[in-house]
Amino acid sequence: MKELVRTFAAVFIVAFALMYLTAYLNSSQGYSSGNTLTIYNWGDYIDPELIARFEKETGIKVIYQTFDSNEAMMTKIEQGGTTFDVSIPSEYAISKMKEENLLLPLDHSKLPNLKYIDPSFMDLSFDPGNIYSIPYFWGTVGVVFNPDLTNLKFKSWDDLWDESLRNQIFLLDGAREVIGMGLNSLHYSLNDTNEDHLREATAKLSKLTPNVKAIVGDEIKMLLANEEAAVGLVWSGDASEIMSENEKLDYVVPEEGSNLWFDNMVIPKTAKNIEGAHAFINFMLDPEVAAQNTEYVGYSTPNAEALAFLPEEIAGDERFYPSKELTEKLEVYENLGKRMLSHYNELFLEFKMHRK
Ligand code: N2P
Repeated sequence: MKELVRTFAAVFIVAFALMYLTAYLNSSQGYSSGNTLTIYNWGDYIDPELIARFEKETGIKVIYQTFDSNEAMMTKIEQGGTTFDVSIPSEYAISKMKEENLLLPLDHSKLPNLKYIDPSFMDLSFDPGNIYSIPYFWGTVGVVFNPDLTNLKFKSWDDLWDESLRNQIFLLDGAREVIGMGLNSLHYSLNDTNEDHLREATAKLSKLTPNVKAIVGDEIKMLLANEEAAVGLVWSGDASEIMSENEKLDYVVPEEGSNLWFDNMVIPKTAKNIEGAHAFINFMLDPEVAAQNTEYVGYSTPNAEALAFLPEEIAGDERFYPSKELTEKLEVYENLGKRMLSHYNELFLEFKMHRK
């Protein structure tokens, strides 16, 4: 009998532990329940203190997860099985997610702070009327370089191919960015879908291989600030972050043209806490919150009122708040359609494999 009780107790304990483990795994895989909010954002893309402040002010518990590319984020949301309440894709990804019915329309009456966004960031072609998306950060793609380690000035993308840069370049790990840079260096559009042009661009990129030290994620900032290589292909906000760590470095957008991007907050279709998602989006639109986030993350804010809270050396820096004249020369990634986007991904993967 004692044996039976012991067995029963053991089974009970194991069952209870399993139940607890499942609940824990669910919550850490993005399932929201009760008063929780699951946020799915790029890595290094928010001041953690703001998450704590939002939790304190609203009583909502935030579950926070990160991704490192639009492609990885979309795959996870498309696959389902997760319940993200807020995510922050870039424009072409928003257009694709809209097409695939992965986003919920927003209730603007719950976003009174939307009035602080500079109108030039509203109503853009990837989401007319901002029905599904609200501006978060924006920027460019360019070259960060260390004048102590190279004499090149990177007015042209072609400088990256210079022989003096053997094993001296870190590239950010993004298919659109790297293939786009290859296309731009040939004076083609970074939205080009012509197969001959794409082949020409990838052939040119494979000649860059000897100069590429590594293709890396968010650690690119630390590596460049620590002078592990002379040059990096980076997003503008990462450049600003690197330059605040190491003042010797500089950032330039080459003359042939580059990318102008917009990352916007959205509510994915599978969201559970729609009320909380609106509260979070509205919180991030508050000018003081947006300014604090901008100072912490290093990216450029679309919040006109937030600029007033930022020191002049940030808000007045033309490298990160470029003139209209420059931004008009830049291109925004278009949603090239499912097939062409996977083709870009495959080409990038081939480039990465060829490197090793
Ligand atoms: C932040 C990444 C910014 C993404 N780590 C640019 N779209």
